[in-house]
Amino acid sequence: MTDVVSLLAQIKDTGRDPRGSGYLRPGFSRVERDLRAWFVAEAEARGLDVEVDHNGITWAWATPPGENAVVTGSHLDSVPGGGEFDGPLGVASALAAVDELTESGRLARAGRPLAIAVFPEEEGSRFGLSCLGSRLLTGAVGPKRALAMTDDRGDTFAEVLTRHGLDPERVGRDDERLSRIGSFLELHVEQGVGLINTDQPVAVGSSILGHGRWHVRFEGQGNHAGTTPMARRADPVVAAARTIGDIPTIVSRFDGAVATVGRTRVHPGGTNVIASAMDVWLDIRHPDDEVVQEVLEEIAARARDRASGAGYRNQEVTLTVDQESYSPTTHFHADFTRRLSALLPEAPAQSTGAGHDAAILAAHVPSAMLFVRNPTGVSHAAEEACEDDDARAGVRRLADALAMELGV
Ligand code: HGY
Ligand code: MN
Ligand code: MN
Ligand code: MN
Repeated sequence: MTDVVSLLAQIKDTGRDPRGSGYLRPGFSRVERDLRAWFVAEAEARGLDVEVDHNGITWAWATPPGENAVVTGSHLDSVPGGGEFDGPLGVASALAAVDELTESGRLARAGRPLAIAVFPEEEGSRFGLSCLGSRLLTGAVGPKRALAMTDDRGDTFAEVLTRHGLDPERVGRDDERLSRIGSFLELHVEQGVGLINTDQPVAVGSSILGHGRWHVRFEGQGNHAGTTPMARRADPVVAAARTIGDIPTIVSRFDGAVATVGRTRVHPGGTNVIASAMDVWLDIRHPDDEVVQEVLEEIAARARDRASGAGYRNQEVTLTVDQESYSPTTHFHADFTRRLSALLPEAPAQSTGAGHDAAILAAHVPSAMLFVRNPTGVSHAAEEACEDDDARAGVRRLADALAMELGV
């Protein structure tokens, strides 16, 4: 069958970001649907049995479906301006690993069922909640909250689901499908410099930093840019910008912490309009969940100070902080990870600051990850990379790991 490099080449031109470099593949978009259709076609060409569940997760069974299945997979959506491999490498590698298991005769002897799962909206780039598919499957987010989430155009998740032929009434925790997963293994491109200075193409995932997202809204008084003296303004952009400027100093006091503002929105957004509000989305990560909270509290306190300093007369910029999601620090399944390390003794153990569906599933089923070397160490950007030989090495190790789990 087709090797992993050729598989990825088939989707290389799907969903390029028209605004610049990289890809724009939002969850439940036309592009993600096209990518899903590509996956389904590839799965069916291999004789896999495909189903899309109520939460929009695509399953492809390499054996008859059943209990205690070994499941592998990843996602096909991207962040804005995302790289080629974050998500698709795991999906294409899963298809290629099934080929290896078939061609080597191991699949025919498998003692457990095997499936590939493709999760929708892993990045949360459209509705704000990362790992949406796996959170729905496991009940980590309830249908009520999920269905009411809106994208930038104001469309609710319920409306978007309907457009994709899915029934909003049926969205939510799916114990039947969840209980079929005996173990989950996600292969993913490495998203940092972890493997660059090693001669190893693959690492075994150990843990994921605790991470969360917060929506911070600064509200002031919209006004005319020409007629309002500087001393008479309640400008939320000034308060937000000062706060953002303080973040690196605040974070530097917490060893190992990272915090990012990668998305903002100014309302109503006119060059000659003093804004009435500014939205800032804050991402904070640290191995210790309590430290994440401490960093958040310090940034929020600074934002309150900055907001009160941006006002005029008695009128202040006001502040609201809402948590959009939180994913606690996750250690992958100890036994599963040990088995992987025994199978791949050269592979280093690698912790990551990136979130994954495997971390959501880890709260329910034994889960583990493999990371494939990224020679640039850059991710969530067009410069993300993976050498062909490393991708092929990843597939061989994934196939061997699946075979180990399948008992062959
Ligand atoms: O790590 C993230 O931001 C996402 O879950 N991939
Ligand atoms: Mn990502
Ligand atoms: Mn990813
Ligand atoms: Mn005018």
